[in-house]
Amino acid sequence: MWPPRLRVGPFRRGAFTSRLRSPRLTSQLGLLLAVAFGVCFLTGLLSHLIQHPPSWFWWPSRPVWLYRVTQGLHVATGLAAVPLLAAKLWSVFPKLFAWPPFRDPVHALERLSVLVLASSALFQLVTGVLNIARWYDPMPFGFIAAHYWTAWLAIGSLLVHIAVKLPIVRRALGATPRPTHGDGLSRRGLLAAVGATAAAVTVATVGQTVRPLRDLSVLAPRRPDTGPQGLPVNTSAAAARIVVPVDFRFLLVGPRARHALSLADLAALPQHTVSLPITCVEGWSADARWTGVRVADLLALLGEPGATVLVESLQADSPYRSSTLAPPHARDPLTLLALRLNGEVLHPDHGYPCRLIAPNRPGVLQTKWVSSMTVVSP
Ligand SMILES: Nc1nc2c(c(=O)[nH]1)N[C@H]1C(S)=C(S)[C@@H](COP(=O)(O)O)O[C@H]1N2
Ligand SMILES: [Mo]
Repeated sequence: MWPPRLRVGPFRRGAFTSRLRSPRLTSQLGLLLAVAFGVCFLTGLLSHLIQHPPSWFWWPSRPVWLYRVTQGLHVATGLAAVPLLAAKLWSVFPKLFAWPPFRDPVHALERLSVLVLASSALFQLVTGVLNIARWYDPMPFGFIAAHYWTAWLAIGSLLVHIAVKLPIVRRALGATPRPTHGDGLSRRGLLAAVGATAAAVTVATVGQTVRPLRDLSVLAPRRPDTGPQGLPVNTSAAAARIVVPVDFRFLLVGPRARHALSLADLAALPQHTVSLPITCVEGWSADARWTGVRVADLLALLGEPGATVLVESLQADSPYRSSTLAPPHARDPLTLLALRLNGEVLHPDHGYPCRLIAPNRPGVLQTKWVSSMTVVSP
């Protein structure tokens, strides 16, 4: 069925010579990769649920640092997986050129599932890195939907792959390792180098959320302490084309009451200062001191203490111009309509005249340039 004259180039016998490739190495790398992808998948799914909550989903406002940890893990495990996946693909690369390409329909199916796994895993890592770099030009598709649905493809094909390969992995890891003879790198040396690369990538990026490591954070596109008022900015006021009307009024709308509050009115309400991080889904986070009015106090003005509210922005068209504040966050005394940041009036890029800041909430839901809050369910 497969003409032998096609058996040329990488298809010929003995085309790949490295003595480091072995089922044991592939199994070890696969195990590390499965852990990284597993953590990355679960933390990513969590982040998705928080941002697009189905009716059964409930996300607490405490502990304040929880999302910072889960999203930090999501990005860190994704980045550490880059060298792991590269090494893993290298270790099985000759199989791409195995001859014959498949033996029977079952084998063809297995090869196809590996193709789905390898391409979806690569797609996830590449799009994730592009998103961290905020470089959307190479992605002519919606990043969020593509990254979310491909994650299911990757994890599904990973589970199938593990189930199919488990006997081989068991055998490879159970047997006494065959020493790699000859000069040059040993298998253990290769594993150590791959592990060291993954560790170096982590150390060089995790400082974007782990403060003590921020000076080592040479590969992260964001440092937690750069930007106006000591905080990074994702979208500036100019980029969002924000125009604050001179007679700005913050609208507070409930089913039974409605208030239009000037900045002076807001400043006359009881002010509170809280320390909370902004935790961007892209993996950076930064602590800051916010001062403003408790959202719980605003809801009390409306007589709706247990309400879910829609927070809207002066920004005209952006998927991030509004967010929904569910009761756990709306009620939390740490949740503010902030007017000040680190002791100063909010910088325009941080949301002047007022912005939302709530504990344990993705940065993308911390709406800036807030113009109104509307009760959607009392
Ligand atoms: N209206 C509006 N609010 C927004 C955004 C936006 O694009 N528009 N970006 C969000 C994102 S993705 C993050 S991480 C934080 C960043 O806040 P900062 O610029 O004050 O650091 O604001 C959020 N609030
Ligand atoms: Mo963000």
